Amino acid sequence: MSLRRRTVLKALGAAAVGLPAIEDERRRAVVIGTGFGGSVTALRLARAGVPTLVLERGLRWPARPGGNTFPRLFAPDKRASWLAPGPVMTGSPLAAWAPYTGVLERVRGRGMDILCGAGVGGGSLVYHGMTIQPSEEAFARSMPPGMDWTAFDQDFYRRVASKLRPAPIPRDLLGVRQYRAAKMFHDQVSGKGLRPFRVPLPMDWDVVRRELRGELPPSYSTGDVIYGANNAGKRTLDVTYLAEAEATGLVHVQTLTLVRDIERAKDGRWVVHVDRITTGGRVAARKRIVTDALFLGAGSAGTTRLLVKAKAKNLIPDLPDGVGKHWGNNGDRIFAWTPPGDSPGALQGGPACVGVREPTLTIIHGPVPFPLDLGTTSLIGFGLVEPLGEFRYDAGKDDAVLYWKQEYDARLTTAIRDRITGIVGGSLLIDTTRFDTTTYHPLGGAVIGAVCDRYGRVRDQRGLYVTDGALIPGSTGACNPSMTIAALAERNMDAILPEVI
Ligand code: FAE
Repeated sequence: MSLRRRTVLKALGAAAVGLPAIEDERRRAVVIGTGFGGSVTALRLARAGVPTLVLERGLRWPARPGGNTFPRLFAPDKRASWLAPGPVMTGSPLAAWAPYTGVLERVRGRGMDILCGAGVGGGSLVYHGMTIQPSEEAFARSMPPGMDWTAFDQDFYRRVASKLRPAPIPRDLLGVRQYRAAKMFHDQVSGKGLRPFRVPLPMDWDVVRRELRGELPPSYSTGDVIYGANNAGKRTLDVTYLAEAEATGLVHVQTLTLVRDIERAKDGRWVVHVDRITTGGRVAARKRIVTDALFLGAGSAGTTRLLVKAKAKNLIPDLPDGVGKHWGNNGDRIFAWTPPGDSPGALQGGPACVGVREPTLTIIHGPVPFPLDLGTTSLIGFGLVEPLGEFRYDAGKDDAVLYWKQEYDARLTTAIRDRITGIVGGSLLIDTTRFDTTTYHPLGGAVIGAVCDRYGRVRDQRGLYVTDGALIPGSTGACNPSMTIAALAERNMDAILPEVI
């Protein structure tokens, strides 16, 4: 590929006001973000022979057995947070540090905050790894019109599964002390005559066995995975899709590259305005990258913010009115569960590995890695939520801010609570999301139908594509979203590739 580099600007003018000079660069295809959508897209472009630049704001986090790649929940350090002066995860002890390009971002909104991954691999770095395909009914009720369930079921979900190779916890591990909390929920469900299921996780369970034998320091077996899981063993995107894409030699992932704005040039090409940043967040260089094909994979919050800004500042004229709208929290709700009598114990083994499913509701046990035995664990419910949230531009911040009201999912919360009570009746249940209104599962903001066509092409904007959770209006079928986001990206790239090659 011919890479035309011209260092222009205004070098003099920029130097005069103390800003780094802006460089211009020309690329055939650019993907923003290395999460599920971005990674699938990068691999598909590579396989089609398209040289691709992938822009990622965060760092690489290479995990290895016995390594200390990620910080611990109860001993957090600067690696825990994306450019924040302390922990952003509720439950972490108070601490302070100089901001660093850590693994977890808290996007503060009005009425709801979003937690999302930052780094090569996106959300897969910090996720538990629950890799779940929704039921046909929940899929039909939550996904945009025009999605062919049979094709997802027979083809797209299978493609994702073939890469991530999800596997449930081996039955014998459910019998060990560390997995007592999961086993308690399992037995509670069975005791009600329901069928518990073991959650598919992209895990090498031998790593857990090695932890249990004392050959590796504990990470999974104490449920301490929320800032990333040490010891490797989780098939994150950096070691699956992205590793394969980079091995072709056609995909280059550029880290510490924060996209500030996207713009349509007069000739119809796409201009990506980026800051090359230091690990402390200082802008070291500015660049404009010009491309014919721009794929937005910065996640629901990242992609939506870029599009809302572009619309508000008229950087991209004629963006659809639906930009920023139809956002939801995947209908998830976290309850603290304190069973009467028996205690689930301290340092509960993970990742989350046992649940129960109904056509439009999933409940999964979430291990709590507290070092003390508080007699408590957690249950996460997923239902179908109305996508009533919206990102709006705030000129003062030059950013888009999420607006959400508790009443949007109040009825669903009651339904989830009632169902959990039906299963664990007599226990103390506390709706923790009510006090800590956050979601790990942002979805929507540039959805199919309102902003994009059926395959993620932004309407009337040739060469601009959305490829991540922003495409999906609020829910991925009453279960965790990563599997569906990746499957949708696989499907969309089938349609888009012929016009990019
Ligand atoms: P995502 O994976 O968030 O990737 C976006 C990427 O874009 C990231 O790498 C960002 O660093 C990068 N980025 C963002 N803004 C910019 C910018 N301006 N410039 C350059 N780069 C940028 O998007 N889901 C499950 O299915 N199962 C689970 O067990 C699960 N557990 C979770 C646990 C936690 C603590 C969290 C936070 C999330 C969890 N999720 C889980 C949600 C899952 O991570 C999420 O749905 C997907 O990662 C979303 O995929 P996207 O491709 O949309």
